[in-house]
Amino acid sequence: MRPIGSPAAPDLGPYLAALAERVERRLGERLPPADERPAAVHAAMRYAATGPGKRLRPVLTLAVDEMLGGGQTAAADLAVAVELVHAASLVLDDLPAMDDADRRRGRETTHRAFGEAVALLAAFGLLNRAFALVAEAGQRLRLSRYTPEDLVHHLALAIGSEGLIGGQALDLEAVAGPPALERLEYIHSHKTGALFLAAAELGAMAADARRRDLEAVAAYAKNLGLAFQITDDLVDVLSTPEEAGKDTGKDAGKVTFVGLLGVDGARALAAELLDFAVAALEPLGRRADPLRVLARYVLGRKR
Ligand code: GRG
Repeated sequence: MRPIGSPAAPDLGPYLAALAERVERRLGERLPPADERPAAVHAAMRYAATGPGKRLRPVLTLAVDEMLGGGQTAAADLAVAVELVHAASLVLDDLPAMDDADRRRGRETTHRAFGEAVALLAAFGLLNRAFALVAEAGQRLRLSRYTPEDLVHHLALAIGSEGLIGGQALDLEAVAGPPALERLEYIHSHKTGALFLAAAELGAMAADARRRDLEAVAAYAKNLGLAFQITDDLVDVLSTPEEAGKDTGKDAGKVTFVGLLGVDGARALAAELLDFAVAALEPLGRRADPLRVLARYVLGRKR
């Protein structure tokens, strides 16, 4: 049960909200108990992963899985794994060496609450737990087109130095001269887009998707992920910390889509990308409606 006034629980409509609830329950079950040794690390892992986030990436995994006729229980563990990777990335991103943030999800960042050393160990604990879950789920899923190794390999590539880590690395680099849109797109399609893409593709793989369905879902998720980051830049300048549930104004001095295109230009680009995302769903017909709802939510979000 979420505390009243929690910054999470986005307005996703009843179907996606039910998927978010499923993720929530499974998250709690798939993490080590907070009092099991090493208790500080396990408590920090739970704090980071079960805090009131929106759960959009694991919801995407489950929505894609169900849309393509999956529905095996192990798919929920893939969704949890995606959320654990996301939580680990937030812990690391908030550290003093990176964004140096004090607040996340309406409360203290993990290193503020537990100290930097424990926060680092918790992030690595979450990442390793995620890979263990993907490997276990891969063995339980009955699939003909994908092996457990395919799932693990897929996630590893998505979040490595040519994916999530690559985007973050370039984001941290100071570059002289005028910012280039191409560079910004690289940063965000990797730093944020890669995990949205992996979330959707893991959902499709859990449903044993045919190649053309996987490709449609991937095209949707790539555009959704980049649009999500643009709306994150908008949240940083337009929302209060209370609305956002985290520090805002953190992008001042950084190259962002809002800095480059202005608020209206960034919003127009996000809308255009979301149109592309929705267009990619055309071959999937009405069963892709939940993904259309998710795209609409991203455009209007305040946090
Ligand atoms: C964990 C492999 C690994 C690498 C870490 C630090 C780092 C490398 C990457 C940072 C990636 C990052 C934090 C990108 C920002 C993505 C983003 C827009 C986060 C906010 O997502 P929301 O709004 O957050 O979905 P909630 O709290 O709702 O889950």
